[in-house]
Amino acid sequence: MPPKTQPIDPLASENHETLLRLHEELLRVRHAELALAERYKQQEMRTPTHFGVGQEAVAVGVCAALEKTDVAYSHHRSHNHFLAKGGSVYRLAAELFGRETGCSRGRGGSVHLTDLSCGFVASSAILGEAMSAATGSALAFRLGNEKRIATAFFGDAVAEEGAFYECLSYAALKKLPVLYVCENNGYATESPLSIRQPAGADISGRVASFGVRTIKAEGNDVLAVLTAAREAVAYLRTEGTPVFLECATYRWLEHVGPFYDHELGRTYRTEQEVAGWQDKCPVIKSRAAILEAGAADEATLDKMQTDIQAVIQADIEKAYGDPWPDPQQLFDNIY
Ligand SMILES: Cc1ncc(C[n+]2csc(CCOP(=O)(O)OP(=O)(O)O)c2C)c(N)n1
Repeated sequence: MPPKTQPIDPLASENHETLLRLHEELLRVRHAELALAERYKQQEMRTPTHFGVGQEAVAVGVCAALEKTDVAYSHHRSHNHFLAKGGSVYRLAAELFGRETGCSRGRGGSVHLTDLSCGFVASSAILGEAMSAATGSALAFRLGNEKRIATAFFGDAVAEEGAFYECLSYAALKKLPVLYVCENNGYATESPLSIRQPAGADISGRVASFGVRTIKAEGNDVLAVLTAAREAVAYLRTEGTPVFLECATYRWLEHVGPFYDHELGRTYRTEQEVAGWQDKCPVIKSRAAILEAGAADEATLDKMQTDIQAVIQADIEKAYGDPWPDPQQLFDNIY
């Protein structure tokens, strides 16, 4: 068993570079999602889109602990994971616009992203599929004696799917190097956990009963997620058996689409509840940690943000100007 990973001390100067790198990545993911959500309102992206604003620290913290050769799968809310694993904003935007230059050549849309060059294999809107596919990849790594890890990102509703339990049981039995990352945002579409699972239900507790190692992390704290993910990865590389990482976090926007729920008059959760979680914003938290540590000053962080926003806008406009797929190829690769 590897030694327990020490929490990252933000005040220690040797960690300042890590703090800044993580913050940069959080900003890239956050502002890509915000810019895409804004552009989505013009109704030129004809793909159902589940934005991950508010949940960025999970994707960024976990992917920072992985190697490029490790693979990742995700669910319907996959942009954060695609970007954090190394996917480009330009190819994501082109995919949402349905352009030939999109990461899935404009055929997949928001819920079918892929970029093998950075190890992001696939996303799928079918709940439980990311877990199943990652378990399969981990089996291939085990059989091929490859020291790689397969990661699956998914939400708390997957714990209500049969595939969830089949994967845990199989991965534990076969000792597979798979990292399951549950983003527990408390909701499945508009249903809170309290009406979906018995009172006091503990997802990680159930997972542990399969003999799978579980770790919980504060999902809006990128340093806490990175610490937990490093611990999981160290365990996976030495023991080679599955780890389940549960991160509490919160989605800011509606389940699918670019608006806040209150803008649409939806009442399944209150504006105050959303605002309470916005106070725990992962980007603000990361910025505060950097300032407190003296790793950078306000002006440097402001410039970092405006530079990133400018690159994102340029990427989105470039993607918009790209060509559509050739209609002659409409039925290619369909079987
Ligand atoms: C097998 C299956 N059942 C139902 C659905 C419909 N569905 C789409 S998203 C969703 C809720 C997902 O919630 P969660 O997994 O917690 O992720 P979140 O949307 O909160 O990020 C449901 C029920 C589906 N896509 N697949």
